[in-house]
Amino acid sequence: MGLFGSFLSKFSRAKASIEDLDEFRRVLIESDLGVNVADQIIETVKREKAENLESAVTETLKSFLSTQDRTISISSGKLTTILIVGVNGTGKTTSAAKLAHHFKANGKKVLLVAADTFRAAAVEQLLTWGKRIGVEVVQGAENADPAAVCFDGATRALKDGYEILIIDTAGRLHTKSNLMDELGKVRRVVEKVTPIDEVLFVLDGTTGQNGISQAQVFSESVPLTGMIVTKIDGSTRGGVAIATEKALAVPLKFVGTGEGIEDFRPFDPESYIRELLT
Ligand SMILES: Nc1nc2c(ncn2[C@@H]2O[C@H](COP(=O)(O)OP(=O)(O)OP(=O)(O)O)[C@@H](O)[C@H]2O)c(=O)[nH]1
Ligand SMILES: [Mg+2]
Repeated sequence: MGLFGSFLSKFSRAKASIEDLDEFRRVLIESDLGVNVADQIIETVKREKAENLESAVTETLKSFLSTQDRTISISSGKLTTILIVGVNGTGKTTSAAKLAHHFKANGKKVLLVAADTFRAAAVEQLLTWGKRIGVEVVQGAENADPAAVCFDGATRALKDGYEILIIDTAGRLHTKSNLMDELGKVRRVVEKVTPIDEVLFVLDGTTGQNGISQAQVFSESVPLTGMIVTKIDGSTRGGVAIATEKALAVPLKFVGTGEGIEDFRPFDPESYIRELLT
């Protein structure tokens, strides 16, 4: 049993002491849930009768989560375009490949775009994934304008009757305004060809509270429609996912649970909370 579970089972047997609550609060904050979420959980523990505790805490956590649709809406006969964004190294390229694989397994015709044109290795990485999963990858010349590569990708997707277009962008620090402007440009250029249906922000589940400010700044350049939280494997619980969803009201849509192509699933609030609480 994890720390959450042991605290909760202790508190459901006997009233929590002030010391216990302080300790529990510390554990909650260390799980990257943030002070705000932690304090509301502590209030729940103080308020509720011991026997209701687990369900009350579950309800409190649920109340932080978005009620928006978590699926990616796909209309048949129409191209669905997905832009993948986030800071460096969060798992964008891997998630783009996982997502492509997910749709391909559902019988969709998928096209990937390698819009991280600054690093040859980044393009190679997506090409390798593309080969492995049997999905075409559009690439540009080295150091080409990312927006131009996206334009080509979108044009080709429409022309060749693809159903899903997934654009993998370069990692960028949210504090660098020129890079954030570039993302705005990518969006405008793609939208000259086809509407962008989803902008998915990839959040590294091990990041901590900084993830919230990253997502906030990104959402100012491109309106986010969803999040993918990665690296929720091993001991990481990714409490920051709940904190970020609460702060931005952007629904978590997928969870990355490892480096493999299958280590990916739709975000299910019930099981996520259950895992968080064990
Ligand atoms: N354990 C684990 N590792 C992951 C997961 N997703 C991605 N990774 C690893 O994280 C590292 C970075 O992944 P990338 O997909 O290259 O990340 P990126 O966001 O595209 O990186 P940049 O393009 O450099 O910004 C790689 O070693 C991946 O294998 C995950 O869900 N779990
Ligand atoms: Mg990448």
